[in-house]
Amino acid sequence: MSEQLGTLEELPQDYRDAMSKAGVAPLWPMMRNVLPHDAPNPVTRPGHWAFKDLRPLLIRAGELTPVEKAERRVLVLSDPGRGTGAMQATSSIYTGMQLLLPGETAPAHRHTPSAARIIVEGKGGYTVVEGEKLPMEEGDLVLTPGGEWHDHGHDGDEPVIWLDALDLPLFVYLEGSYAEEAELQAQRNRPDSSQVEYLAAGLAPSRKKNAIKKRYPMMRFPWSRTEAALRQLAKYGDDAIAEVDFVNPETGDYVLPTMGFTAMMFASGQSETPPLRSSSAVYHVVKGSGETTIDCTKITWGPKDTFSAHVFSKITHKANEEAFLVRVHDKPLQEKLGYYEERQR
Ligand code: GTQ
Repeated sequence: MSEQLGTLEELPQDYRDAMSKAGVAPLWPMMRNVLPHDAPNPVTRPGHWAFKDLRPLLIRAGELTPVEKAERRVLVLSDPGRGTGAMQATSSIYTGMQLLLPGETAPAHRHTPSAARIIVEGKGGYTVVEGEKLPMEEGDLVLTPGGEWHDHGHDGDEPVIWLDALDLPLFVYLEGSYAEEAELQAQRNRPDSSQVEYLAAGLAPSRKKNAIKKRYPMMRFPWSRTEAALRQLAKYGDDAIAEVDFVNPETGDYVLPTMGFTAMMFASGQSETPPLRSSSAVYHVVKGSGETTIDCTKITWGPKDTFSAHVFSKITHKANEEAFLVRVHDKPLQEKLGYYEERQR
């Protein structure tokens, strides 16, 4: 196994010129860039976006830019490894903090990437997905799967803020990202399916022969249930932190094709050192505070903060008080591609 491969410089200039003219390049000088030994070489660096810094900027965006001129009033969380303006927090995950003011609406559109929202602040906001009105309460996970029409509205009287997570970078990379626009949707006059068809875990509407199965049967996961589930697991589980995956209630699969969502609960003072994972992740703090070390970067996080971790990073979390986080990750994508991996430390 050769460590040192041949360089471009050691090739004669006339040969290099002839290759350029023919539209080809030698692989060997570039080989290790794309196939490094043993583990990937990520560009992504750990990011930390404190809510106390983002909130005033968002509120100011509300004064400076009417929603009509923004379509979506969002501040994008840029990966420090790629620099400000990067439309991604990790290689595959885009995250942005969105503001909607009382009475505002964000028009309907549908796009190829899938999105999910974690509600950060405020009451009265909602998203309509294919006619289903999904109320947004703090900590709720609300899905807007790829290809489904969605618009946002706000019936309350304080600003509503949520974190968007999209698999947009993948679709941009694939040259598959685009959107269609439309008018606001008519809303069906009934509660969302988390309040009707999937009110309780383990129960689903009776399966009828030849019934058309919805690919995304449940698009809102109320935080109150997530927190209750975590608390029971923490109480009766082992010493590890309590974690629950958000799953499709009909199939048990991940809720979206490429992005996974895992809620985590730490008791006060509890720490966790997960295995090195091939997945990248963005963590959103629903409640609580603590510290996370990602390779050599120490992040001190508080309520509503967001931070990110690159692939195969060495992570240690420690909560200073009881804490709840939601981890957005690309494990579903990597499992579909057949390379998801965990390495013990
Ligand atoms: O709310 O539909 O942060 O389409 C980026 C793209 C939010 C949205 C984003 C979007 C949306």
